[in-house]
Amino acid sequence: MLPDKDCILDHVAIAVSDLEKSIKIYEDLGLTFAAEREVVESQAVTTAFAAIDENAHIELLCPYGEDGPIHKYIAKKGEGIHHLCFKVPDVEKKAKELRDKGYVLLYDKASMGAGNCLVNFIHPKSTGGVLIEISQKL
Ligand code: CMX
Repeated sequence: MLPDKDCILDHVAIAVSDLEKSIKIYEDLGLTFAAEREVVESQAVTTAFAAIDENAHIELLCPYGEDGPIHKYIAKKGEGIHHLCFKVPDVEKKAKELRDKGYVLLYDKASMGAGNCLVNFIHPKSTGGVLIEISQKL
């Protein structure tokens, strides 16, 4: 049992250039992807999710077009681990707590992410280089 249910790992997101090719890698490992592919238009990505256990998932993020943060990330750094996402009960409350502690949040107000979640991000410049998403399931 987890000691602190206020913050649990929801997913590890990986930026990929070829969604089906990357799905095969993780399926070869033994994971099973949901058949659904969700497009998040605000980020110009197609996503695919596979459960790792009862809480955590792998999220593959595949950009389309030349816009959006994931396209920019792959162009600059190549494919690879893009962010960690932690599930919280109240994303606005957690964002305020983090701002009060001096962290830089990407959005003033949480926005809709994949999987019917309200999300915000802690900028990697204030976390030692790791992009961290906080997410509230609606
Ligand atoms: N991890 C670590 N560092 C990162 C990074 C990442 N994923 N993405 C960018 N950076 C670094 C850049 O390399 C850059 O570093 P330097 O200044 O040393 O060159 C710095 O952070 C700034 O990055 P930028 O792209 O130039 O500019 P922004 O400040 O505008 O970027 C950022 C903000 C990183 C939060 C944004 O680009 C981003 O990734 N947003 C979240 C996108 C996302 O994951 N959406 C999820 C969609 C699917 C879903 O809903 O689940």
